[in-house]
Amino acid sequence: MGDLPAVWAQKWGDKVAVVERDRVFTFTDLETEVSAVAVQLAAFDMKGAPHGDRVLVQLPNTVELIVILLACFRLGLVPVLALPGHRSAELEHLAAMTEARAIVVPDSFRGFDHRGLALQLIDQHDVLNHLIVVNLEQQTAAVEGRLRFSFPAPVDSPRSHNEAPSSDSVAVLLLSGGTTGTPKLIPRTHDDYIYNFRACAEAAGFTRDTVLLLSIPVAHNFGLACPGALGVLDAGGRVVLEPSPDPEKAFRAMIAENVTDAALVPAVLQRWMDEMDTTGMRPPSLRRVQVGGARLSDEVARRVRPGFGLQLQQALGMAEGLVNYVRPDDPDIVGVETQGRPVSEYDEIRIVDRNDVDVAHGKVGQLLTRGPYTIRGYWRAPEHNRSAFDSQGWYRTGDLVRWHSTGNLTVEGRVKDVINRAGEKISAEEVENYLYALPGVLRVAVVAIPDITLGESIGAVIVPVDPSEPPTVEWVRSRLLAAGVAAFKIPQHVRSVDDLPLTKVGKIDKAAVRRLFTQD
Ligand code: J2J
Repeated sequence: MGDLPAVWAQKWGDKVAVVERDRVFTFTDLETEVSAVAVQLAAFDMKGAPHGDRVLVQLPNTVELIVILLACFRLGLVPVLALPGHRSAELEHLAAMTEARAIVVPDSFRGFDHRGLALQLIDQHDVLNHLIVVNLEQQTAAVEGRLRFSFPAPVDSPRSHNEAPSSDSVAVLLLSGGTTGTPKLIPRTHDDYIYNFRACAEAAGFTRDTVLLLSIPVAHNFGLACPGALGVLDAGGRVVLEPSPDPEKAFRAMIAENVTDAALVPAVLQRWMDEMDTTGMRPPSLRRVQVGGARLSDEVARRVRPGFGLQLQQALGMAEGLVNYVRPDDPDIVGVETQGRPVSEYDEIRIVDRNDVDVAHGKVGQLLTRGPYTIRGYWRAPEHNRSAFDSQGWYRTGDLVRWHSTGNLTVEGRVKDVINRAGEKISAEEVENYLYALPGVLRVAVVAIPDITLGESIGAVIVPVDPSEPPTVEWVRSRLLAAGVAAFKIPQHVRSVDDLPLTKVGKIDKAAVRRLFTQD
């Protein structure tokens, strides 16, 4: 993947590659910047290929994010993709687990002092030594070249990274939206990831004329490689980065840049459709929206095509691998009722019941998958891997699906214990662990609650130690924020009860917990 910017520059040269507000980079610029940043990175005492050191990257959608990733790929350093919303709880875990040597953050973003937190992490973790800051706020700080990086002076003698990473080595560690108490990491290799974004770009019909607006995070698999930023660049097209999903801002960016395609989560599509309905206008160049990450309701899906001449392309993907896409030439009804079919002819799919027995065709069951770009294990998680994969290497997705009569897949639900909040996956167990650490909390259960705007929101039922002091939403919020938990993982609904409802075998009855919220 590290060679790609040079290949692209040769093929596409002065064609525009990336636009971020008023900053425009051609493919030649991109290669120049990647080379320059790779030289800077190579000056630190970090190991590149074949077993690269980890670099914790926490950046919003910026040119710098794309450049630092490509520079890491070139040297065989392995970026670990954190989200801008993550705070000390998540970053400490990631730093410890990956033994990252460097961290890349904005100085500050949306009012949060990322540099301050990064310095704290460096203090706490012996192997974490290098801080690279992207100056988003302090425009006057030292800015090298056209990018807003501040690299520290190298402390050790410069090292050279002559060896290029092998194609089967780990290129990037993605965060899983899994079910465990602590997030797991997904190792994607250079060759599997290239295969992934090329197969997705083909399925999505990307060409050199594609101008893709990314309002989803580039730090997510969907925004990065399905087809995302890497897929559109590789096709010779253009990426437009717009950090705000706000319809007004996004529409302005789309009109200014003649955007043809946009990648979105259902919650944002709904806002865009509302805006189009009320204003009666639509960015004229926009011809296709790729929507995935959470189940799009058939009702919203139906609104897309007829009124606006827009094509809807649903995607069911996962950072672990398998991506399904509705194809551009699929009939309308397939675009509305299904979430697509695998992008590779080598993807294998099984739909099974509770006992791992294949269900009858058309019946609902859990989706198991295996294929050329689907992982066979999480990073350094042998115990969890024993349950997440079966003995033949099939990945248990936790998604309930069925074959649609047209040969595509339709998502019917899930068996995994996660909350899907506007496409962001949150493990119920992880939030429960944060709550258990608070004083006065005896027992707790966290569930997904249907939400009109987010799809799902987070509900927590707490048994307090002292029933005369029931915890409130505000108390939980301030305590969890103080504990350094990302704001998007904080419950919006809190109930206190004397006891948690249990099933016959003595487990917490999550369905009954959910009913405590949905009854009223
Ligand atoms: C219902 N659930 C969906 C959909 C994902 C493309 C698109 C999305 C992701 C992604 C991705 C869904 N309807 N259309 O990586 O390349 C839920 C499923 C799935 C989980 C994976 C891509 N599309 N989901 O969302 O790793 O439950 O990847 O297992 O974040 O999102 O989440 P994630």
